[in-house]
Amino acid sequence: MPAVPNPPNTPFQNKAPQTPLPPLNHHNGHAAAPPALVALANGRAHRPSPQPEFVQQYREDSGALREQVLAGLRAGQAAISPKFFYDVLGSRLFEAITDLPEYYPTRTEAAIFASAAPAIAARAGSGCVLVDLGAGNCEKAARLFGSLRPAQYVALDISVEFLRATLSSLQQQHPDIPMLGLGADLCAPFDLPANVRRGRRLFFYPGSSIGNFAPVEALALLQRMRGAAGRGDGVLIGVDLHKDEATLVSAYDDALGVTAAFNRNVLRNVNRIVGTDFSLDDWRHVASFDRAASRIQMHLQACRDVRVQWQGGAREFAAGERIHTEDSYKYRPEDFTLLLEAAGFDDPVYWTDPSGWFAVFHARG
Ligand code: AVJ
Repeated sequence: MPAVPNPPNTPFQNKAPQTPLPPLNHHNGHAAAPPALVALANGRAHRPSPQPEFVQQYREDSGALREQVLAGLRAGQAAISPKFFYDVLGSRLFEAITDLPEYYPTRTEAAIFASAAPAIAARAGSGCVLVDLGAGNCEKAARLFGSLRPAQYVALDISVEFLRATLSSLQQQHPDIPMLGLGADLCAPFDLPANVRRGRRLFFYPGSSIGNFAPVEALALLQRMRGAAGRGDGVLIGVDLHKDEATLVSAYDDALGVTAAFNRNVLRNVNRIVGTDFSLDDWRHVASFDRAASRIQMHLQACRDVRVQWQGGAREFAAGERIHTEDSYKYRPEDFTLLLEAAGFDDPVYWTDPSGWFAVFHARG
């Protein structure tokens, strides 16, 4: 396994808290001063602290999710969609993955954003409505606030609940940027509510999340973005690039076994959602590179003959049989450029790192 050089890392930094003046309303025997006076005396205007807005759009109900998982488990080639990775523990395991030395995409993309920020701002224009389609912990977008100066920050996640805490604390750090948390499904047609401001929009889809879609599905997603974008709007998308197999495979099969834990955790989540009785020690993590399709594939492989049961059904797996859990497509820059053009975007450009491992694309609507 070749050594994996680390591109410069730019850790997310919370704004340093300002040293507070001693409060004037400590217990000194006098009645406490009214908050507005205290704020004034402490050198702050008394404004209520701004709060983000939250909107939850249509969400698949638990019955539909259960049926989806069961259909995947009954299929000849059994499969579980990668969206089931991200329960609370799964999201934490993914964050841990992004710190692994083998998992280069997150820090490589961060280095590109850091060095290309002025160029990105010059093309995308400052003062846009920043629509973050892969919000997660909102870190990546927050690092661009300084150069993009967005007129509004809209963070999308499948569940608005995942956004509440993060967006509320981000709002405290950036009181002048109006923020909206939007619970919405990227796989459904884009239907941005009226709370999303008019004006130039920048659709931001970082982290190579687009790699989970097969190229035809990625094209459909880009077309939906294009449909939601008007003249002057743009997209900013992080894309993992094709590279040598050893580097790719080790990024998805790390020495510490965090990716293995992330993959196997999907079975705990499925047990919870569907009431299956998967036993985690029956399954091992497998990551492989499918060169013909230019994708990393993740599977769970049965270590022995296994019978999995649920209310109303069961499935037998022979030792060695696999459940497909994820595809992660790796593009060549020219191919992703073609995809953007096929979706109807104009004037695509990209920035990359010195090794050409990752790319950030910008294109116009
Ligand atoms: C979140 C889809 C970008 O494909 O690299 C990381 C997920 N899976 N390690 C990726 C993932 C295993 C990740 N994406």
